[in-house]
Amino acid sequence: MEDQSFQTLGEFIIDKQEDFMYSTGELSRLLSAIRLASKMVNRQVNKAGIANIIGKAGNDNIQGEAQQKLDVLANEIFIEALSQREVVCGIASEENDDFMQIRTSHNAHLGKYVVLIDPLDGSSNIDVNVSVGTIFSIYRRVSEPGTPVVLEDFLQKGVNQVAAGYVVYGSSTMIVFTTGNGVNGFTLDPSLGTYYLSHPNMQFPKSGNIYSINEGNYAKFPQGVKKYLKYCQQEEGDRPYTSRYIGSLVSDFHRNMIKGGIYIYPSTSQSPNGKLRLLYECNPMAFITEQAGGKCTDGFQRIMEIEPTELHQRVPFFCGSTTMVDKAEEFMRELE
Ligand code: AHM
Ligand code: MG
Repeated sequence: MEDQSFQTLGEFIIDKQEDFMYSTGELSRLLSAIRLASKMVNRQVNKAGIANIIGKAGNDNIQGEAQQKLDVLANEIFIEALSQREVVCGIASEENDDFMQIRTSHNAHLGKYVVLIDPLDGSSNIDVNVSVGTIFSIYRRVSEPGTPVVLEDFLQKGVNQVAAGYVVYGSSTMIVFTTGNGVNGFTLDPSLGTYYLSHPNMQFPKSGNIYSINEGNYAKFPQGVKKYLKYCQQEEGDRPYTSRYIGSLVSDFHRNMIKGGIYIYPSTSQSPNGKLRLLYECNPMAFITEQAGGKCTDGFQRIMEIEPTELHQRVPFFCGSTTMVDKAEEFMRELE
């Protein structure tokens, strides 16, 4: 018999419940909803080529990007799953202009958590069979329980996150998450439909030799980023580094966390705040990064300490192995 972990995600969630003081099992129910929704999305992603669900849905989202059919489907699946367990009072999604109220039965607003989600990140990669992902971030509401959720419940700093994670629909499907006690990864056994603990206590190597950035935008990068890229390419010591860019944040991040590397989506002359969204892309990745011993900043400041001002806010993003992010920041400061 092969070596196989027998700890399932379901068991892990129950075992860890007592890590939370006064835990009532609500966060466990929420994580279970995400687990279920991810399996349903996985099923759709896997059959995308034969099920007439490839391609554009015909609408643009709030960011003016064409929504793919699977974007819409994944959004519906996650919202439906999260709404049913009576623990969530509000959801904000990349695919919806505004946040949504989630009422528990009896029309109440009793859920204690809000969820911010990018249901299918990197979805422009679906048509060509490249890995895509889901990213999620969970907070306790700050407004009075029992009342409708308000924008302030969602505009919280990353340091307030209760849990965060991602699913990568790749050559195998994995869910990786943190509740503030390290990072654990679970791989889906598709024949059983069960996630098993495959990557306990994931750690970013302190340094690495991979840099991931869309170099096509080079001319529009800040001077600090240009100089850092030249540094990565220089022949000296363990350099030049290897360049790897999938264009699917979850996959680029996942590889870098395992092998050691840096991911950068900087500001550009056209987009001074970069491309990635603070609340449902950068903050959850930052929480995982820090829990795995890595570093995540906007080039100057810790991502998780940025005070959010709007739901779909964008922010420059430097993320990965600590010594690599430190070095990139050095160039940013020097050439500010
Ligand atoms: P999306 O949320 O619209 O899918 O965009 C986010 C994606 C990330 O997954 C990826 O890292 C980045 O956009 C790639 O952008 P670019 O094509 O500009 O390099
Ligand atoms: Mg996205």
